[in-house]
Amino acid sequence: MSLVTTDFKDHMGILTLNHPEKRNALSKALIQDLVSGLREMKQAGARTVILRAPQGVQVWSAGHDIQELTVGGHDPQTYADPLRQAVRAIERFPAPVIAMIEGGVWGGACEMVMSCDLIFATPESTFAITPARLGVAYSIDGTLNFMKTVGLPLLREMLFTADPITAERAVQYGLINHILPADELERFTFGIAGRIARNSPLCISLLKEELRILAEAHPLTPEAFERLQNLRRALYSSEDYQEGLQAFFQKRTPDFKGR
Ligand code: LCV
Repeated sequence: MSLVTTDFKDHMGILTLNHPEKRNALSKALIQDLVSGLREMKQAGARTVILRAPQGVQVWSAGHDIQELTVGGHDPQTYADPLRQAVRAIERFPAPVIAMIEGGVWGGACEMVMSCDLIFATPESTFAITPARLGVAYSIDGTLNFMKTVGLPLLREMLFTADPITAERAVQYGLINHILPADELERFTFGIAGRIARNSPLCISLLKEELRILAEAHPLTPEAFERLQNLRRALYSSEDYQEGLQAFFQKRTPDFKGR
């Protein structure tokens, strides 16, 4: 059974995350279905795609599948990591992807949502960036993606505390576009999607790609990149990284020693 269901009507694609038992954790399998759903929507000629979870969920997505994070000195978040594949697929999709959010958005799912072009959420939705809770070396690309949307003061707070922020704060700081009551979210989202679908798809596709390329125009020196790689390697080879994962599996609070 697919972990992401697809639907297509009136030039609009709808992708629904559908693995409630694992709180829509972004496993390899789920991401594979998501990426192939996007491919299907592209072939169908979608002029916009709505990415959602089933109505009424408490957790939109619990983020990276923690069971699939690598241990033993390997970088857990490489270029080939499923989350990176999902982010690239959304960013390079030739039409706007709209995230429609109800419930908690955790860790990697928060980055995935931020890579969408527009984000509409209910007041009860929350957003958390969690590497510090797990002791994970967060991907460099992921950090840069957040810096494109979130100002540094809020980003530092989210990264250092790993606490969820409310939809109200998220809209106030420009992380998301609109907050709608749960019973209006769908109508509002489909209304905007319909308006986008009636505009020039070629023009919108060009604008999306232009924004992506311009937002990425920040060259990094090889020395700076290698320094970041060194720092990341130290973290994912640490006892604390093992402790963060063990604590999650054992359903307890981690006891980080700083080594
Ligand atoms: C695998 C899971 C997960 C999960 N993976 O339900 O950005 S980074 O660097 O942090 C990156 C590495 C990342 O994204 O990491 C993941 C960040 N996510 C989190 O820290 C959230 C972890 N999950 C939770 O705190 C809770 O599950 C929430 C609050 C989301 C939902 O709580 P709830 O009581 O509704 P359970 O905890 O009972 O979860 C139901 C099942 O889903 C699994 C979890 O282990 C449980 O499995 P079992 O039924 O086999 O016990 N699950 C939840 N999240 N990220 N598996």
